[in-house]
Amino acid sequence: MKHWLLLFALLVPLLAACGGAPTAPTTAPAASTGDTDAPATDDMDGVDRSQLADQLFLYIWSDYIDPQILEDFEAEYGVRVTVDLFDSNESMIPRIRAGNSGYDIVVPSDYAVQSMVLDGLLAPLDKSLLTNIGNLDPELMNLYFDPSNEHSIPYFWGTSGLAYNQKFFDTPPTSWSTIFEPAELEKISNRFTMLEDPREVPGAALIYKGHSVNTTDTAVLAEVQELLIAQKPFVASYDSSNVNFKLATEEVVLAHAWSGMAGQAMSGIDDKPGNPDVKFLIPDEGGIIWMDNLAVVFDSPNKYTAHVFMNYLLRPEVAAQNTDWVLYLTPNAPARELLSEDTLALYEAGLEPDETTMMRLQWIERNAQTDELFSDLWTRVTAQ
Ligand code: N2P
Repeated sequence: MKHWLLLFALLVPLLAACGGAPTAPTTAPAASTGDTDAPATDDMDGVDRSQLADQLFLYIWSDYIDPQILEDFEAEYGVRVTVDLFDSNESMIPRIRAGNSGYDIVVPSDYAVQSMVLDGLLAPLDKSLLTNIGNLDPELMNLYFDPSNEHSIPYFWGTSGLAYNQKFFDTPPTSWSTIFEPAELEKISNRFTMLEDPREVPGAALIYKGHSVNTTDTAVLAEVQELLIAQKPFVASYDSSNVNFKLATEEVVLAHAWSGMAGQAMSGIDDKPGNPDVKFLIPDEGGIIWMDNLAVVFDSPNKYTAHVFMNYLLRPEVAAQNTDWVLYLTPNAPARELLSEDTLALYEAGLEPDETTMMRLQWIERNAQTDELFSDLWTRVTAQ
Protein backbone atom coordinates (compact mmCIF):
# COMPACT_ATOMS: atom_id res chain seq x y z
CA MET A 1 0.00 0.00 0.00
CA LYS A 2 3.02 2.23 0.27
CA HIS A 3 2.78 3.32 -3.32
CA TRP A 4 -0.39 5.22 -2.56
CA LEU A 5 1.71 7.58 -0.55
CA LEU A 6 4.04 7.90 -3.46
CA LEU A 7 1.17 8.68 -5.75
CA PHE A 8 0.15 11.39 -3.40
CA ALA A 9 3.68 12.73 -3.36
CA LEU A 10 3.60 12.81 -7.15
CA LEU A 11 0.45 14.83 -7.08
CA VAL A 12 1.65 17.54 -4.75
CA PRO A 13 3.71 19.40 -7.36
CA LEU A 14 0.91 19.02 -9.83
CA LEU A 15 -1.56 20.47 -7.40
CA ALA A 16 0.75 23.38 -6.80
CA ALA A 17 1.25 23.87 -10.53
CA CYS A 18 -2.46 23.86 -11.07
CA GLY A 19 -3.12 26.41 -8.36
CA GLY A 20 -3.53 29.23 -10.84
CA ALA A 21 -5.65 27.28 -13.29
CA PRO A 22 -8.97 28.84 -14.16
CA THR A 23 -11.92 27.28 -12.42
CA ALA A 24 -14.82 28.61 -14.42
CA PRO A 25 -18.14 27.53 -13.00
CA THR A 26 -19.96 25.02 -15.13
CA THR A 27 -22.77 26.32 -17.26
CA ALA A 28 -24.46 22.95 -17.04
CA PRO A 29 -27.94 22.85 -15.60
CA ALA A 30 -28.20 21.69 -12.02
CA ALA A 31 -28.79 17.99 -11.60
CA SER A 32 -32.51 17.31 -11.73
CA THR A 33 -32.29 14.60 -9.17
CA GLY A 34 -35.77 15.11 -7.89
CA ASP A 35 -36.91 15.40 -4.33
CA THR A 36 -34.22 13.77 -2.28
CA ASP A 37 -35.34 15.28 1.02
CA ALA A 38 -37.98 12.66 1.68
CA PRO A 39 -37.41 9.74 -0.63
CA ALA A 40 -40.11 7.10 -0.69
CA THR A 41 -37.83 4.10 -0.57
CA ASP A 42 -38.95 0.58 -1.29
CA ASP A 43 -35.89 -1.14 0.11
CA MET A 44 -33.38 -0.23 2.78
CA ASP A 45 -30.89 1.12 0.25
CA GLY A 46 -32.26 4.66 0.17
CA VAL A 47 -33.16 4.43 -3.51
CA ASP A 48 -36.48 5.97 -4.47
CA ARG A 49 -37.74 3.46 -7.02
CA SER A 50 -40.44 5.83 -8.19
CA GLN A 51 -37.74 8.16 -9.55
CA LEU A 52 -35.89 5.50 -11.52
CA ALA A 53 -35.92 5.62 -15.30
CA ASP A 54 -36.37 2.40 -17.27
CA GLN A 55 -33.15 2.93 -19.17
CA LEU A 56 -29.75 4.43 -18.69
CA PHE A 57 -27.21 5.25 -21.39
CA LEU A 58 -23.54 4.74 -20.62
CA TYR A 59 -20.82 6.10 -22.90
CA ILE A 60 -17.59 4.30 -22.07
CA TRP A 61 -14.31 2.86 -23.37
CA SER A 62 -14.29 -0.65 -24.86
CA ASP A 63 -14.00 -3.65 -22.54
CA TYR A 64 -14.37 -1.37 -19.54
CA ILE A 65 -17.28 -2.86 -17.61
CA ASP A 66 -18.21 -6.45 -16.81
CA PRO A 67 -21.47 -7.13 -18.73
CA GLN A 68 -22.66 -9.25 -15.80
CA ILE A 69 -22.78 -6.11 -13.66
CA LEU A 70 -25.26 -4.53 -16.07
CA GLU A 71 -27.44 -7.62 -15.81
CA ASP A 72 -27.24 -7.65 -12.03
CA PHE A 73 -28.12 -3.96 -11.86
CA GLU A 74 -31.12 -4.49 -14.10
CA ALA A 75 -32.25 -7.46 -12.02
CA GLU A 76 -32.10 -5.38 -8.84
CA TYR A 77 -33.50 -2.07 -10.06
CA GLY A 78 -35.30 -2.83 -13.32
CA VAL A 79 -33.09 -0.36 -15.18
CA ARG A 80 -31.62 -1.50 -18.49
CA VAL A 81 -28.21 0.00 -19.17
CA THR A 82 -27.30 0.53 -22.81
CA VAL A 83 -23.59 0.82 -23.49
CA ASP A 84 -22.01 2.80 -26.33
CA LEU A 85 -18.26 2.82 -26.88
CA PHE A 86 -15.70 5.49 -27.65
CA ASP A 87 -11.97 5.03 -28.08
CA SER A 88 -10.54 8.40 -27.13
CA ASN A 89 -11.44 11.42 -25.06
CA GLU A 90 -11.11 13.49 -28.21
CA SER A 91 -13.74 11.47 -30.08
CA MET A 92 -16.09 11.41 -27.08
CA ILE A 93 -16.10 15.12 -26.16
CA PRO A 94 -17.57 16.46 -29.42
CA ARG A 95 -20.47 14.02 -29.13
CA ILE A 96 -21.28 15.37 -25.68
CA ARG A 97 -20.66 18.99 -26.67
CA ALA A 98 -23.15 18.74 -29.54
CA GLY A 99 -25.91 18.27 -26.94
CA ASN A 100 -28.81 15.83 -26.84
CA SER A 101 -26.40 12.93 -26.99
CA GLY A 102 -28.85 10.94 -24.91
CA TYR A 103 -25.99 9.71 -22.74
CA ASP A 104 -26.36 9.82 -18.98
CA ILE A 105 -22.96 8.68 -17.75
CA VAL A 106 -19.61 9.25 -19.43
CA VAL A 107 -16.12 8.12 -18.46
CA PRO A 108 -13.56 10.86 -19.22
CA SER A 109 -9.90 10.62 -18.33
CA ASP A 110 -8.30 13.12 -15.95
CA TYR A 111 -7.38 15.91 -18.42
CA ALA A 112 -10.68 15.41 -20.25
CA VAL A 113 -12.54 16.05 -16.99
CA GLN A 114 -10.67 19.37 -16.85
CA SER A 115 -11.81 20.27 -20.38
CA MET A 116 -15.37 19.11 -19.91
CA VAL A 117 -15.86 20.99 -16.64
CA LEU A 118 -14.51 24.19 -18.21
CA ASP A 119 -16.96 23.76 -21.08
CA GLY A 120 -19.93 22.96 -18.84
CA LEU A 121 -20.31 19.44 -20.21
CA LEU A 122 -20.60 17.64 -16.86
CA ALA A 123 -23.41 17.99 -14.31
CA PRO A 124 -22.41 18.64 -10.70
CA LEU A 125 -22.66 15.42 -8.70
CA ASP A 126 -25.25 15.09 -5.94
CA LYS A 127 -23.05 13.51 -3.28
CA SER A 128 -26.08 12.84 -1.05
CA LEU A 129 -26.98 10.11 -3.55
CA LEU A 130 -23.48 8.61 -3.58
CA THR A 131 -23.68 6.99 -0.18
CA ASN A 132 -20.87 4.57 -1.03
CA ILE A 133 -18.40 7.32 -1.98
CA GLY A 134 -16.45 6.67 1.23
CA ASN A 135 -15.20 3.44 -0.34
CA LEU A 136 -12.96 5.43 -2.65
CA ASP A 137 -9.37 5.70 -1.51
CA PRO A 138 -8.99 9.24 -0.11
CA GLU A 139 -5.56 9.51 -1.73
CA LEU A 140 -7.17 9.10 -5.14
CA MET A 141 -9.81 11.75 -4.50
CA ASN A 142 -9.54 15.50 -5.04
CA LEU A 143 -6.90 15.16 -7.75
CA TYR A 144 -5.73 18.08 -9.89
CA PHE A 145 -8.34 17.64 -12.60
CA ASP A 146 -11.38 17.88 -10.27
CA PRO A 147 -10.06 19.21 -6.96
CA SER A 148 -13.23 18.58 -4.91
CA ASN A 149 -14.71 15.80 -7.05
CA GLU A 150 -17.61 18.07 -7.80
CA HIS A 151 -18.09 16.58 -11.26
CA SER A 152 -16.43 13.17 -11.26
CA ILE A 153 -15.42 10.21 -9.17
CA PRO A 154 -12.57 7.78 -9.90
CA TYR A 155 -13.53 4.65 -11.87
CA PHE A 156 -10.24 2.96 -12.77
CA TRP A 157 -6.63 4.06 -13.01
CA GLY A 158 -3.68 2.60 -14.81
CA THR A 159 -0.60 3.24 -16.89
CA SER A 160 0.39 3.46 -20.54
CA GLY A 161 3.44 1.45 -21.62
CA LEU A 162 4.46 -1.41 -23.89
CA ALA A 163 2.83 -4.83 -24.09
CA TYR A 164 4.86 -7.47 -25.92
CA ASN A 165 4.89 -11.18 -26.59
CA GLN A 166 8.01 -12.66 -25.04
CA LYS A 167 8.21 -15.44 -27.65
CA PHE A 168 9.19 -12.90 -30.30
CA PHE A 169 11.91 -11.07 -28.36
CA ASP A 170 15.33 -12.44 -27.37
CA THR A 171 15.49 -9.85 -24.64
CA PRO A 172 12.48 -7.93 -23.33
CA PRO A 173 12.19 -4.37 -24.65
CA THR A 174 13.25 -1.82 -22.06
CA SER A 175 13.08 1.43 -24.02
CA TRP A 176 10.68 3.35 -26.21
CA SER A 177 13.48 3.11 -28.80
CA THR A 178 11.86 -0.27 -29.68
CA ILE A 179 9.07 1.64 -31.42
CA PHE A 180 10.88 4.84 -32.43
CA GLU A 181 14.38 3.96 -33.71
CA PRO A 182 14.50 2.89 -37.38
CA ALA A 183 16.81 -0.10 -36.75
CA GLU A 184 14.44 -1.44 -34.10
CA LEU A 185 11.33 -0.67 -36.11
CA GLU A 186 12.56 -2.85 -38.98
CA LYS A 187 12.36 -5.88 -36.67
CA ILE A 188 8.70 -5.38 -35.79
CA SER A 189 7.50 -3.70 -38.97
CA ASN A 190 3.73 -4.08 -39.35
CA ARG A 191 3.61 -6.30 -36.30
CA PHE A 192 2.89 -3.64 -33.69
CA THR A 193 0.08 -1.21 -32.91
CA MET A 194 0.05 2.27 -31.46
CA LEU A 195 -2.89 3.64 -29.47
CA GLU A 196 -5.22 5.79 -31.53
CA ASP A 197 -4.94 8.78 -29.27
CA PRO A 198 -3.87 12.41 -29.79
CA ARG A 199 -2.31 12.73 -26.34
CA GLU A 200 -1.01 9.20 -25.68
CA VAL A 201 0.93 8.76 -28.93
CA PRO A 202 2.77 12.11 -28.84
CA GLY A 203 3.08 11.47 -25.09
CA ALA A 204 5.10 8.29 -25.68
CA ALA A 205 7.37 10.12 -28.13
CA LEU A 206 7.81 13.06 -25.75
CA ILE A 207 8.75 10.73 -22.91
CA TYR A 208 11.22 8.92 -25.17
CA LYS A 209 12.88 12.24 -25.97
CA GLY A 210 12.97 13.26 -22.31
CA HIS A 211 10.22 15.90 -22.38
CA SER A 212 7.06 16.63 -20.44
CA VAL A 213 3.94 15.12 -21.99
CA ASN A 214 2.35 18.53 -21.44
CA THR A 215 4.91 20.60 -23.28
CA THR A 216 3.70 23.50 -25.40
CA ASP A 217 7.15 24.15 -26.85
CA THR A 218 6.53 24.20 -30.59
CA ALA A 219 10.10 23.19 -31.47
CA VAL A 220 9.78 20.11 -29.27
CA LEU A 221 6.37 19.29 -30.71
CA ALA A 222 7.77 19.61 -34.24
CA GLU A 223 10.55 17.17 -33.34
CA VAL A 224 8.02 14.70 -31.98
CA GLN A 225 5.82 15.11 -35.03
CA GLU A 226 8.75 14.11 -37.26
CA LEU A 227 9.43 11.08 -35.08
CA LEU A 228 5.82 9.95 -35.39
CA ILE A 229 5.72 10.53 -39.13
CA ALA A 230 8.91 8.48 -39.53
CA GLN A 231 7.40 5.71 -37.39
CA LYS A 232 4.12 5.59 -39.24
CA PRO A 233 5.07 3.29 -42.19
CA PHE A 234 6.00 0.59 -39.66
CA VAL A 235 2.79 0.76 -37.61
CA ALA A 236 0.30 -2.04 -38.33
CA SER A 237 -2.56 0.14 -37.06
CA TYR A 238 -3.49 2.86 -34.60
CA ASP A 239 -5.87 1.02 -32.33
CA SER A 240 -7.22 1.64 -28.84
CA SER A 241 -9.98 -0.95 -28.77
CA ASN A 242 -8.85 -4.33 -30.12
CA VAL A 243 -5.29 -4.50 -28.86
CA ASN A 244 -6.16 -7.09 -26.23
CA PHE A 245 -7.32 -9.56 -28.90
CA LYS A 246 -4.58 -8.69 -31.39
CA LEU A 247 -1.96 -9.43 -28.76
CA ALA A 248 -3.68 -12.58 -27.54
CA THR A 249 -3.99 -14.04 -31.06
CA GLU A 250 -0.43 -12.95 -31.95
CA GLU A 251 -1.67 -10.81 -34.83
CA VAL A 252 0.80 -8.33 -33.34
CA VAL A 253 3.88 -8.99 -31.23
CA LEU A 254 4.00 -5.64 -29.50
CA ALA A 255 1.63 -2.79 -28.66
CA HIS A 256 1.65 0.67 -27.19
CA ALA A 257 -0.98 -0.18 -24.64
CA TRP A 258 -2.90 0.64 -21.51
CA SER A 259 -2.06 -1.66 -18.62
CA GLY A 260 -5.44 -3.38 -18.32
CA MET A 261 -5.77 -4.14 -22.01
CA ALA A 262 -2.45 -5.93 -21.71
CA GLY A 263 -3.91 -7.82 -18.73
CA GLN A 264 -6.92 -8.77 -20.83
CA ALA A 265 -4.54 -10.08 -23.52
CA MET A 266 -2.74 -12.15 -20.89
CA SER A 267 -5.76 -13.65 -19.20
CA GLY A 268 -8.47 -13.54 -21.87
CA ILE A 269 -11.82 -11.86 -21.76
CA ASP A 270 -15.28 -13.47 -21.82
CA ASP A 271 -14.92 -16.54 -24.05
CA LYS A 272 -11.79 -15.25 -25.78
CA PRO A 273 -8.64 -17.03 -24.56
CA GLY A 274 -5.64 -15.21 -23.15
CA ASN A 275 -1.98 -15.57 -24.02
CA PRO A 276 0.45 -16.06 -21.12
CA ASP A 277 3.40 -14.96 -23.30
CA VAL A 278 2.12 -11.38 -23.27
CA LYS A 279 3.93 -9.10 -20.81
CA PHE A 280 3.60 -5.43 -19.93
CA LEU A 281 6.22 -2.90 -18.89
CA ILE A 282 6.90 0.77 -18.42
CA PRO A 283 10.04 1.59 -20.46
CA ASP A 284 13.09 3.01 -18.72
CA GLU A 285 12.33 6.54 -19.95
CA GLY A 286 8.91 6.40 -18.27
CA GLY A 287 5.24 6.23 -19.15
CA ILE A 288 1.88 7.82 -18.47
CA ILE A 289 -0.32 7.44 -15.40
CA TRP A 290 -4.02 8.20 -15.79
CA MET A 291 -7.35 8.03 -14.03
CA ASP A 292 -10.69 7.48 -15.75
CA ASN A 293 -13.75 8.84 -14.00
CA LEU A 294 -17.51 8.42 -13.80
CA ALA A 295 -19.39 11.62 -14.55
CA VAL A 296 -22.95 12.65 -15.35
CA VAL A 297 -23.49 14.32 -18.72
CA PHE A 298 -24.77 17.92 -18.41
CA ASP A 299 -27.97 17.21 -20.33
CA SER A 300 -28.46 13.64 -19.10
CA PRO A 301 -32.18 12.86 -19.17
CA ASN A 302 -31.84 10.49 -16.18
CA LYS A 303 -29.65 12.13 -13.60
CA TYR A 304 -31.19 10.44 -10.58
CA THR A 305 -30.83 6.99 -12.11
CA ALA A 306 -27.29 7.84 -13.18
CA HIS A 307 -26.38 8.51 -9.56
CA VAL A 308 -28.01 5.27 -8.43
CA PHE A 309 -25.93 3.34 -10.98
CA MET A 310 -22.72 5.10 -9.95
CA ASN A 311 -23.46 4.33 -6.33
CA TYR A 312 -24.03 0.69 -7.29
CA LEU A 313 -20.61 0.56 -8.96
CA LEU A 314 -19.12 1.87 -5.73
CA ARG A 315 -20.25 -1.18 -3.74
CA PRO A 316 -17.09 -3.08 -2.79
CA GLU A 317 -18.28 -6.45 -4.12
CA VAL A 318 -19.45 -4.89 -7.40
CA ALA A 319 -16.22 -2.90 -7.81
CA ALA A 320 -14.16 -6.02 -7.11
CA GLN A 321 -16.10 -8.12 -9.61
CA ASN A 322 -15.70 -5.35 -12.19
CA THR A 323 -11.98 -5.09 -11.49
CA ASP A 324 -11.48 -8.85 -11.85
CA TRP A 325 -13.02 -8.47 -15.31
CA VAL A 326 -11.41 -5.27 -16.65
CA LEU A 327 -8.05 -5.74 -14.88
CA TYR A 328 -7.25 -2.06 -14.38
CA LEU A 329 -6.53 -0.70 -10.91
CA THR A 330 -9.49 -0.05 -8.67
CA PRO A 331 -9.67 3.12 -6.57
CA ASN A 332 -12.18 1.33 -4.31
CA ALA A 333 -10.28 0.51 -1.09
CA PRO A 334 -12.50 -2.28 0.30
CA ALA A 335 -12.80 -3.79 -3.20
CA ARG A 336 -9.06 -4.16 -3.32
CA GLU A 337 -9.30 -6.64 -0.43
CA LEU A 338 -11.78 -8.75 -2.42
CA LEU A 339 -9.82 -9.14 -5.66
CA SER A 340 -9.11 -12.60 -7.00
CA GLU A 341 -5.67 -14.18 -6.71
CA ASP A 342 -5.40 -14.08 -10.50
CA THR A 343 -5.95 -10.34 -10.63
CA LEU A 344 -3.44 -9.73 -7.87
CA ALA A 345 -0.90 -11.90 -9.72
CA LEU A 346 -1.37 -9.76 -12.86
CA TYR A 347 -0.97 -6.59 -10.77
CA GLU A 348 2.22 -8.09 -9.40
CA ALA A 349 3.45 -8.94 -12.90
CA GLY A 350 3.51 -5.27 -13.88
CA LEU A 351 -0.05 -4.04 -14.25
CA GLU A 352 0.37 -2.20 -10.96
CA PRO A 353 3.38 0.12 -10.98
CA ASP A 354 5.82 -0.41 -8.12
CA GLU A 355 7.41 2.46 -6.24
CA THR A 356 10.33 2.98 -8.59
CA THR A 357 8.12 2.78 -11.67
CA MET A 358 5.79 5.38 -10.14
CA MET A 359 8.66 7.86 -10.18
CA ARG A 360 8.84 7.56 -13.99
CA LEU A 361 5.17 8.25 -14.69
CA GLN A 362 3.64 11.52 -15.91
CA TRP A 363 0.03 12.74 -15.82
CA ILE A 364 -1.50 14.34 -18.90
CA GLU A 365 -2.91 17.80 -18.23
CA ARG A 366 -4.70 20.29 -20.42
CA ASN A 367 -4.24 24.02 -20.60
CA ALA A 368 -5.31 26.79 -22.94
CA GLN A 369 -2.79 25.69 -25.59
CA THR A 370 -2.65 21.90 -25.34
CA ASP A 371 -5.99 21.02 -26.93
CA GLU A 372 -5.19 22.80 -30.17
CA LEU A 373 -1.47 21.97 -30.26
CA PHE A 374 -1.98 18.23 -29.83
CA SER A 375 -5.04 18.09 -32.03
CA ASP A 376 -3.10 19.81 -34.84
CA LEU A 377 -0.07 17.59 -34.31
CA TRP A 378 -2.21 14.46 -34.44
CA THR A 379 -4.01 15.65 -37.56
CA ARG A 380 -0.68 16.24 -39.29
CA VAL A 381 0.58 12.77 -38.31
CA THR A 382 -2.56 10.90 -39.33
CA ALA A 383 -2.98 12.90 -42.55
CA GLN A 384 0.46 11.86 -43.80
C1 N2P B 1 -10.16 0.60 -21.65
C2 N2P B 1 -9.50 1.87 -21.95
C3 N2P B 1 -8.88 2.52 -20.79
C4 N2P B 1 -8.76 3.95 -21.06
N1 N2P B 1 -10.28 -0.22 -22.81
C5 N2P B 1 -7.47 4.55 -20.69
N2 N2P B 1 -7.66 5.88 -20.35
